[in-house]
Amino acid sequence: MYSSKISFTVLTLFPDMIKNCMSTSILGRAVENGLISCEVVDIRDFSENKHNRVDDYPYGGGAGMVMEPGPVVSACEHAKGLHPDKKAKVIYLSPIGRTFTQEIAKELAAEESLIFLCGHYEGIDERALEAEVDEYISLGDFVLTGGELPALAVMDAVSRLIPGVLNNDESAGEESFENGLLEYPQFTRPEDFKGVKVPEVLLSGHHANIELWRLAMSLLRTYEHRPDMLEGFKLEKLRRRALLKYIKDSNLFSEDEKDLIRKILDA
Ligand code: 4FL
Repeated sequence: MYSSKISFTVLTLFPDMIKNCMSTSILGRAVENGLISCEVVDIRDFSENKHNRVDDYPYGGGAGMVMEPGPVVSACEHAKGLHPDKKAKVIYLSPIGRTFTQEIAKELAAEESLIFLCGHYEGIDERALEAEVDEYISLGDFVLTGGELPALAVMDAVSRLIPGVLNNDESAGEESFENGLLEYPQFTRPEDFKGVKVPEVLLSGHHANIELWRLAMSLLRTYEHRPDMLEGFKLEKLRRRALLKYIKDSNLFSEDEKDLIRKILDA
């Protein structure tokens, strides 16, 4: 299962970006509590020239600069030395990687240590990547100015799975993707906000009905926003029966919504 603590090392040209995020809010508290640690290695400290330069023009021409292999490899080897077990995976954040998912977050949360390599400019000399990187991860099909924000996103998703990082009020598991559906809508006080009322079932204290309403809302939202997630979706027989009975008598759904739910459940 998930590691009881995890140690991250981030190799970057912009240490402040990482330090700021990792010392803020829930992640900051987790660092203070010793559940996660985050070492930041400034790749510039491994520059091989007196101007602290770490990039150069691309062979073959073209726009932008490429990060030199020397400083990246030295920084990686230094980072590996910081992890006593010496088997920390090196992850490079790049659009060429496999797209990050909750499944990958779970996989990574089983590791004791991870090293994130953040590229800048037009990227890193291929020979350094070849020598040091174990895994390529992408956040999606878009280009950023560097790998720091994706590294932080991955560390955030992994950290919240480590036991104790979230408290009961923040707990992991109920939200989107954990049951293969998108999250149901949430409400808090006031009961009436500018004339828009909280759905009455949520005030009823009837926990079975609340659960069924939430399930119905999750199904409708998933159908609307992420129909691909419903591919192969199946509800356990008893829950399916209970849900169909619940929506039949409910006045919280339009006839169209009821038909849609029936259609989703038959598919
Ligand atoms: C990394 C974009 C991962 C999306 C520029 C440097 C990137 C990225 N996922 N863009 N790294």
